[in-house]
Amino acid sequence: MTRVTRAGLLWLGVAALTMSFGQNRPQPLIVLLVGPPGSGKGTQAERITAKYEIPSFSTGALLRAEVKAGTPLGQRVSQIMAKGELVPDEAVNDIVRRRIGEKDAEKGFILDGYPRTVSQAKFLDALLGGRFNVKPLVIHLDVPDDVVLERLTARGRADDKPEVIRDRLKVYHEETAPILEHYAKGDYHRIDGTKSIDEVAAAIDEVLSKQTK
Ligand code: B4P
Repeated sequence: MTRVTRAGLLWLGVAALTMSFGQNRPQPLIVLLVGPPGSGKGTQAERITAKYEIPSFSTGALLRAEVKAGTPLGQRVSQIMAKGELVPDEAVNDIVRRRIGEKDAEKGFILDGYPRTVSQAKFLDALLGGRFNVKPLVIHLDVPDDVVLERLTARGRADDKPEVIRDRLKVYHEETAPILEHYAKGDYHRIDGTKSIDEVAAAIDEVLSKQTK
């Protein structure tokens, strides 16, 4: 056997090994939880994190932490959030870009409450395409307005006053609901969010377990 052929065989072996490792490497699991305020995004994100061992990033929680710490961003957004309006896309996009760029997000993550506008969805598409090369799995927690009002009034967070909840719902229907159309042709799953917490968790689990097999 000539030296050239041996070198060729060696190259082929390395290439085959590399390809087989590439095929066996599990794809990162990227889950988007979309739904109106109080649909249970935060509640279900905790369950998914516990079972699938991927971190969950809530833009609402990250923004509330900025407000609590009194950072320049927190000061800028506190009134917006108190009124139930959406924080400007650039600010939220930047938070998400930084957060999912960290090491713990490499194997996947849940985004709870992001994207909330079509512009955020397009930004995320570009971000995921570049870094992860994978399409997200979209879980839409569908809950009608009257159930949302009842749940959030009972929760009683600072932005859970009935008039603010009505504004948040208006914003959801106008700004966020259009993203469902954006994802309709992707890996989109509508789940009845009016069921009990355990039933909703089981329905989500049925979707996710198929993806991770
Ligand atoms: P979020 O923090 O996302 O708040 P949310 O939509 O009210 O919460 P969620 O759906 O997670 O409800 P939860 O599980 O807690 O946003 C707050 C604000 O931040 C926004 O208004 C906006 O200003 C800003 N913001 C966040 N993201 C943004 C973005 N991307 N762009 C711009 N601005 C952004 O459940 C609620 C209650 O229901 C709980 O008490 C829970 O126990 C109960 N519950 C849950 N599931 C239930 C079930 N199945 N049955 C009965 N009760 C249930």
